[in-house]
Amino acid sequence: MVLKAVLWDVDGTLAETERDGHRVAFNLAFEACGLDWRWDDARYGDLLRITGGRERLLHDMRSRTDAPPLAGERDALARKVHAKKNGLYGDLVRSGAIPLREGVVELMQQCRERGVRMGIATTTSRSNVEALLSVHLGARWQDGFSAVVCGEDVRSKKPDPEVFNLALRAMGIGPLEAVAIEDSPGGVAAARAADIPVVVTRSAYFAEAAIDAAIAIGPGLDQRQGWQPELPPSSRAGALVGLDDIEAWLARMPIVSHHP
Ligand code: XBP
Ligand code: MG
Repeated sequence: MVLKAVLWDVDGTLAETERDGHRVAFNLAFEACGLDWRWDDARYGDLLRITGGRERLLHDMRSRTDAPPLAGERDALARKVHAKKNGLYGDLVRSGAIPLREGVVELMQQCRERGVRMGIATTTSRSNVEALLSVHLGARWQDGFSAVVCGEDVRSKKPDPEVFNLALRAMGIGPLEAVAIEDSPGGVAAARAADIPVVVTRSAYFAEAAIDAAIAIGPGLDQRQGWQPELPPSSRAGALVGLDDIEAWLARMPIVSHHP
C-alpha cells in the first residue's frame, strides 16, 4: 500500500505541550480563579491517563474534599477553569515558549515535497492547535493540512478511534494508506482501533509508558538511534527519521510493543 497521508497527534508529539504548556497554564488558571490547587509534574503525569483537559480536571475534582459537592457546580467550575487555562495556554504558546520537537518541521517539509498529505488528529481544543501551529508554521498553516480534527469535533476522545475515523473520512483515504504519529498509549490505542499503523515518538510524560502494537517506537524524529525496529545508520551526520524510514516500516508492517 502506498503511503498517502501522515496523521499527526499534537500534544506530546508535535511539541512538549503537556509538560511545558497545559500543566503550567492549568496552575496559572487555578491561581487566577482563586483556587490553591496545583498540579506538580508527577500528579499531572498521572492525570494524563484522562484525555481532555476539562475531563482531567473533573476527574481530579472527584478526589478533592475542597471541590464543590454538586456535580453541576463542579461542571461549571471545570468549564470556567478550563476556558481560562486555554487562554493562558494560548498566551504561553504565542510567547514562543514551546518549540516544536526537532525533526517535526523537516518531516512535514518532506511530506509536502513528496505529495504525502497531512492531517491533524488530536483531542485537544482547536484554539490550542491554532495557537501552536500559527506560531510555528505561520498564519496560513491550515493550508498544509487536508484535515484538522480536534477535541470539539468528537463525541468520544482518544483512546476512542473517532478522531482518526473522522480524519480518514475527511481525507477520503483508507486506514492502511495512512500512518499516525503519536506519543501516548491512549493515542496509539485510538489509531490502532481505527486500523491505522502507528509510529511512536516518545514524549517526556510517556517515556516509560507501555506501548502496544505500533509499527515503530523511538525517542523522536531527531534521532536515528534507539528505535525499535532499528534504523539503518545514515552516513550523514545529524540525519533525521524521514519518510523513507516510515515507508520501510510500512512495507514490513512489524508489530512492536514496549513495556519498559
Ligand atoms: C491530549 C490531551 C489534551 C490536552 C489538553 O491531546 O489529552 O486534552 O492535555 O487539551 P492529543 P484541552 O490528542 O493532542 O495528544 O485542555 O484542550 O482538552
Ligand atoms: Mg499526544
